[in-house]
Amino acid sequence: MKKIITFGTYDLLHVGHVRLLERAAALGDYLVVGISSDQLNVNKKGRAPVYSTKDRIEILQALSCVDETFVEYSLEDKGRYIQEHNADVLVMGDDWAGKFDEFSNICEVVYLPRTEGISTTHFIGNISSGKRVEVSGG
Ligand code: C2G
Repeated sequence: MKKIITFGTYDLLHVGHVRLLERAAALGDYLVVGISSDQLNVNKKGRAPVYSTKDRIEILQALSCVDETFVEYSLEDKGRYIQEHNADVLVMGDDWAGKFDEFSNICEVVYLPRTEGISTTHFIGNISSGKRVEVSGG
């Protein structure tokens, strides 16, 4: 069984997230997702996620392409998470291109293109101004 692991906050789940997860899942047989804790997101992005860690886990777990989730507490522990989950492939969006190459000694590392035109940060702005979000393709 080929195990895929990926990481992210997945706050205000949108099609960019879903497409990334579906493409990651398609690279193997089992997809594990490390979901950033609220505090890790504060460290990464300088703000707390809109949805709590618990809610983001429940939402991700409801997706048919996601087999398992766990909480990612620290970016520094990525190697340990990969090994604990026996992952064969680490998949990340290409906004992280090159950042996780050090793990190529324990698993394959793949960066997938991001979906253009949508991000949680833009989304928050759009919601407060009542503007629709339309993403092409897919
Ligand atoms: N993503 C995407 N297209 C978008 C937005 C996001 O493909 N328009 C991808 C990102 O590249 C990432 C995943 O969806 O692989 C989750 O995105 P975020 O929740 O923004 O995750 P991030 O904060 O990048 O966390 O350990 C590293 C991380 O915790 C990554």
